[in-house]
Amino acid sequence: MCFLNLFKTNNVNSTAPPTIVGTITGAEVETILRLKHPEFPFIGISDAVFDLCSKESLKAFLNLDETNKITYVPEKMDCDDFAARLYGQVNAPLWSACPIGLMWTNLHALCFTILDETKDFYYIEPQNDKIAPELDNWQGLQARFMIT
Ligand SMILES: [Ca+2]
Ligand SMILES: [Ca+2]
Repeated sequence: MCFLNLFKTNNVNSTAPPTIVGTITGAEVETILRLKHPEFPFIGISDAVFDLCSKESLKAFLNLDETNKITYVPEKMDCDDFAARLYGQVNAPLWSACPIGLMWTNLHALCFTILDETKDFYYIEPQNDKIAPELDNWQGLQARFMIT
């Protein structure tokens, strides 16, 4: 057995792969984000084309990923850290072509995505794996920046 594997935790190769159902251009992603958040946040689009994955496969990924199981510690391991961790987990082989992003609102940091052939926008809450089309009140309202 390779020692390197002994010390790997949450190995990306053990996660559920995405079910790719189509593609979406970076320009389309930007249009969807600006429609969702027209308050002119900074929007960073990293790629010209992304793969669209299914909502069901993202749920399977989140079920295996352990970001939400990390203990919350004010300032030291709080919303920005959970969001950055999940953003890092998906920006790895298998999932890196899917438009899953990182965003800050006026109150909170979380992730978002565009899913399925229907190109539906969803927020992903890194602390509880919830995938929802709207923000909860405690998650804030206005986006300050969004990057994918
Ligand atoms: Ca999880
Ligand atoms: Ca922090």
